[in-house]
Amino acid sequence: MDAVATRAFESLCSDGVAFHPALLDEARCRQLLDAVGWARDHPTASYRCLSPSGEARLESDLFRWRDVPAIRDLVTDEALLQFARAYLGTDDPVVLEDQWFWSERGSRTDSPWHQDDPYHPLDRPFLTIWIPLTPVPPGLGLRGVVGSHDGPIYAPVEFSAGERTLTGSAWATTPVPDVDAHPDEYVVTDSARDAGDAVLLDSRTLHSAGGECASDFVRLSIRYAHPETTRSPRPWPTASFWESYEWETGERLPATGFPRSSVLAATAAAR
Ligand SMILES: O=C(O)CCC(=O)C(=O)O
Repeated sequence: MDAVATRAFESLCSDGVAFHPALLDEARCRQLLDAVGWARDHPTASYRCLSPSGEARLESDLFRWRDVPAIRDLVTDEALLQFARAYLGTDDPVVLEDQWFWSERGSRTDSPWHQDDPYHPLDRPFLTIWIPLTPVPPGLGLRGVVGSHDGPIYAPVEFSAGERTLTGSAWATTPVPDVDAHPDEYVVTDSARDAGDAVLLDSRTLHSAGGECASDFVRLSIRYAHPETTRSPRPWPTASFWESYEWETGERLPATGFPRSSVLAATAAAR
């Protein structure tokens, strides 16, 4: 790791959230923006419009490493994997998920305060790397609560005003606190400004992003897990896509849906 990456890694370890400037260059961001534009025109079953009907849209879709080469190249890029290896303590992280978010100009829908952890029935935390592909509208970048990865796990929040992203019915945990209403209680980071900047997040860190956008605002989240991660049921709803996997408590992540990064990198190299 170079000095900038080392600083970011140290912040990630101590604070649960860290900023890395210019992780991707402009050309790469343009290429990925085109790729997400293509993915947006070719949605999968995981696609959701998260904003209320009739309003300028916030849209999202998942797992596009499967059919979008530029996204597959990104999830196996050393610039990202160096953090996943070091933070998760493994030579070969699993690619858990990629997710794009596209706020149209005029969209007012934000991604509310939440942790990534409770959406997934997994026995250990994972890492998210969030990267804007367009300039970040002021104040709308990913904001994270310093140190919240060491605190409680809160209930997942349904992001979608339309078709749900969560499946399940029991709710057995504390709601997410209103971070914005209590500025004295929370130290909040908000650093990403430019396309290609990155925010690194422990999956237990409280964070939010988005809001009222004066221009299109496009970003990608890439999530990595330790290869020994196993299924651990949650007493609350989790992301709907988990329903499509038949795997038992205590079993490792199914390799068909969640490949090791070395396997994906080898298939990308063979293309
Ligand atoms: O960019 C966004 O709107 C939300 C990103 C986020 O919260 C996540 O990927 O976990």
